Amino acid sequence: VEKSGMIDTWMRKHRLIYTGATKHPFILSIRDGTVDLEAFKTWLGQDYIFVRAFAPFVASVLIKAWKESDDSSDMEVILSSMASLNDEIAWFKSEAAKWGVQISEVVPQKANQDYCRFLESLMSPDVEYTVAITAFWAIEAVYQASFALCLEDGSKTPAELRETCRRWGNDGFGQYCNSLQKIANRRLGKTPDDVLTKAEVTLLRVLEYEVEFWNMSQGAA
Ligand code: HMH
Repeated sequence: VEKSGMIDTWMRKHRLIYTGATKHPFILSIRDGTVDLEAFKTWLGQDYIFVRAFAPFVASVLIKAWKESDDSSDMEVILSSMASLNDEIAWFKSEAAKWGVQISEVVPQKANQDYCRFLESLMSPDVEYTVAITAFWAIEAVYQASFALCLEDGSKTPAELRETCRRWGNDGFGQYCNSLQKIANRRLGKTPDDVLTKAEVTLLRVLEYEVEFWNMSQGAA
């Protein structure tokens, strides 16, 4: 079995769930301009909580890269991500203020709690770097693909949501996702079969959690 392009192989194999995560009705409603702004505000408040849990997860990946990686440049990619998260948390706060969302009073919904708990389980030192970096790539790639869709020619994304879409849909973020994908592919190409299976299962769980996360905003309408 050719293992070097494992991510691409898995994307083909799991196309349906990947599409479910990247072309969710909530995202499609942003793209066609019919988005319910209450749903958007729900997403905003919930994602702020998620990103606060995501930062320590990324820190745990940094530790694994430092300990386990065979390529020292991995660390720079992960570090740059941590730096962006600092900016992102500030952005969430100012964006929430703009929309009148009391960020300190947002209560995490069940899907968010479950996803954050899953992230926490991946922070364990028992989880291999290869598994963690695969999850990391998938988490970022879903947002990149989703929000890039809202910026495509012909999309009717409301002007007040375009900045949000550009955060994750811009080319720089796309290149950063490609860097993560390259790292994941390199690692997956030289990993034993049992770790490979764990990485695939973890990837599928990320995609499922992402679908549930989008579902949350829709349920709030
Ligand atoms: C739920 N998935 C979720 N939130 C995010 N901010 C990202 C992925 C991308 O960082």
